[in-house]
Amino acid sequence: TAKFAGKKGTSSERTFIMIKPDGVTRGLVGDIISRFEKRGYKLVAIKSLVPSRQLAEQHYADLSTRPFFKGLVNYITSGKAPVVAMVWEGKDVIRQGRIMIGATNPLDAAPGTIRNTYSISIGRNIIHGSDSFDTAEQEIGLWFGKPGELASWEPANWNWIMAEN
Ligand code: IDP
Ligand code: MG
Repeated sequence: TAKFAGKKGTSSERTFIMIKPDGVTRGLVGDIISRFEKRGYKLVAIKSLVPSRQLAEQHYADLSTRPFFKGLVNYITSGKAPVVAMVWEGKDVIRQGRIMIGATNPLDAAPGTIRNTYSISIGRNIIHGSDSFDTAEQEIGLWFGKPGELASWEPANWNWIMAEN
């Protein structure tokens, strides 16, 4: 069991999802949260903030040599709108989150996905989701690493969502 991302492949698995400033300023927060809620996932942390340059650079550290890196960090940290950072929990949530979000380039994203539904530019694709268990562990630690930031709780409808028999 990882410290932040739960146990891979179980109902305790967790992922980091962030609505980027374009998604926030365009009023898409409610719909995006709704999609995860209605699917049956559990919200265990949420906050709205303008990330510091240092936080954004750490979050996207693996892309630091790419030509779009500076623009990406500027976009996330501009303060024209905050980001909404969240942790969602549930069965296969890391992989399912990526499927619900859709391809990085919205023009390649499958119909019905979040990026397909709401965006057409790779530089303004409105949402981030962890791409693996190890990334989820890192990202949740980075954004919600202080004690008490993640809630352990059981939704009233949990058994209805989870039953397999
Ligand atoms: P992901 O968000 O689907 O995981 P990554 O390859 O990890 O995609 O890239 C992180 C973010 O960097 C993308 O969501 C997008 O905002 C931005 N990005 C990726 N490639 C490009 C590009 O070619 N031009 C501009 N921005 C890009
Ligand atoms: Mg990525």
